[in-house]
Amino acid sequence: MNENIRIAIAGHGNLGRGVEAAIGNNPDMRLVGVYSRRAPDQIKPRHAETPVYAMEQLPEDTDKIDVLILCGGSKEDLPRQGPELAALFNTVDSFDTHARIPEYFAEVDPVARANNRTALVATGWDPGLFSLNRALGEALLPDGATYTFWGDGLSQGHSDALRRVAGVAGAVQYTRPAQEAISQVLAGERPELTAQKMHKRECFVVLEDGADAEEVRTAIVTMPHYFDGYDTTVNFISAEELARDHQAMVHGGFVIRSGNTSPDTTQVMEYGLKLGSNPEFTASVLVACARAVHRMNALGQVGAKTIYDVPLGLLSRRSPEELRAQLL
Ligand code: API
Repeated sequence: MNENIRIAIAGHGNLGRGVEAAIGNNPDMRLVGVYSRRAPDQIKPRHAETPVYAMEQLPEDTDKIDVLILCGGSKEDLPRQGPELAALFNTVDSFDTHARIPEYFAEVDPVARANNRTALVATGWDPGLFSLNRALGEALLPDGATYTFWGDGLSQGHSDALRRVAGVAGAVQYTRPAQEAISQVLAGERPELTAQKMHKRECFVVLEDGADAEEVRTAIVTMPHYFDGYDTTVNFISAEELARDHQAMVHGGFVIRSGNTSPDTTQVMEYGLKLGSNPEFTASVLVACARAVHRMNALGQVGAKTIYDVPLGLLSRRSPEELRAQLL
């Protein structure tokens, strides 16, 4: 296909840097700019020739960008940026506070629709690829149960949430799945489990000078949507330990559907990811989704969308003919 899709990045943290890497693997795309809240001269793009701009420049550049990939955090950045920027651009984001996706969608949808923009919200691997597999498992095996296990790994969303707690100077969060539960489910059993029972949350936190450790701990373990209801441990460490021991951003997990097609026949569907870099993989999903968004917008499919609204073939660089001949 002869497309050359012009992509820009809003926010240059781990995810934004991952998007830069992902675009390099997709010859039908071109990175036309990195936009940041930090002063442009403080941003070091992966390729020195990539233009860097202040976020305030975005409204001037609507004609230069086909799809803007929003790389901010779900806790504070996206709820504000998502609706604002969907008025100006086709967007893709990885809003990942599951319980808040419906309200976020409702904020973005009318704005995108009124401006003939397509805004794909809450994509990545979870929400995203795992969401697809939960829906697929349930559709194919209606008599069954679905289990999502995350980890062992470093959750970007939970780490970002920790860093927003008053008194926290730096932090990471590891998600630890209950291994016995994984074996049980893979063996075709259907235990009653909740996400809170299936995972432990382990936090490593650097306090700001003068911060009260007990106050910080309480603010963390009671945080709704992130830690409330989980078995959460909070370890206080030094900035040096954080920099030395906690840089590997591995993650992954499984979506397992265990079901019966007849009373004596059990079927198990398993989808798994082992990720060497959580943000780089999420970024790869966002970039493939940007291709689909560009095409959906050209087809007049405007408004907020989720991964459930994206025809799978639109993610691929291949034409429908090639897909039928080579991958079907
Ligand atoms: C966890 C998952 C990880 C989802 C992946 C992604 C992230 O508890 O580890 O924030 O890293 N919710 N949304």
